[in-house]
Amino acid sequence: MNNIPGKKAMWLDCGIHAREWISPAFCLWFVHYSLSFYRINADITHILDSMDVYVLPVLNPDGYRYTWTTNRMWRKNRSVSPASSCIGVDLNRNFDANWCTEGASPDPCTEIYCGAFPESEPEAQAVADFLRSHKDSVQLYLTIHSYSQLLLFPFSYKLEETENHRDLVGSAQKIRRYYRNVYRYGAGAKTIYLAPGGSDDWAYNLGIKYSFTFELQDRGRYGFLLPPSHISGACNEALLATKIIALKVLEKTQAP
Ligand code: ING
Ligand code: ZN
Repeated sequence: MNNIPGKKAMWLDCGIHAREWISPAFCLWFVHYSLSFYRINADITHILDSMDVYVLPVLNPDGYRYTWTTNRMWRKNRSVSPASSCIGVDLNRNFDANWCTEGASPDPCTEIYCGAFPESEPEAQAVADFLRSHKDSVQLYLTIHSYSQLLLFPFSYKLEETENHRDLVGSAQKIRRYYRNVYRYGAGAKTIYLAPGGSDDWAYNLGIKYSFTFELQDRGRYGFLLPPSHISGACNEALLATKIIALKVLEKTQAP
């Protein structure tokens, strides 16, 4: 439902990294579920009645296409740089959050190339522009990656905790209670590695205090090459997590 003043919103993006195929699959899974179970499942009904839900199913379409045609393990986008014959920017290093410091690289030939300047890439700029112009309504930012089975939140660009760290930990723990599989959780930098320029940190600093990166299945057996038989399990798990976190955000941001 649109045009209700003061209505909340959530953002969901998938496919920022080309080879993480379970991610775009999840965005479609989520949309299909939303359209199929509105008025049937109480949770999704409440979410859709209370929030606008923005879904970007393939943030990195050029890279994604390239993984279908040429190189299944491509990660970055496909932009050409004038300074190098190497192609592609890591879109999850291109956001303006301690951009291109330790954990990213200024070398276009690496997998974690940060780009020529923050938001140099049209994909990152489009997302940042949209969120900047909707930051009064968007209360939840979710971005989907694979693999490792992790529930990550800011910060990834520094080792400090956010001011709402306990709250973010609580959300991750709540999700984990509903899961059969093991998912580790925590602030990105402390849980995996320092990584500046990521979209969740940037969204958090913009003011979206509930900001998460989900790393979906698996834990490394198949890695990026998750077999089709695992799609439903991985997506249903992430769907559950998305509903739990959206409901929590609605609860927390209710006017007193
Ligand atoms: N992992 C993420 C990456 O871009 C990450 C981890 C999360 C970094 C949040 C920065 C912010 O490296 C994968 N698998 O891409
Ligand atoms: Zn990724």
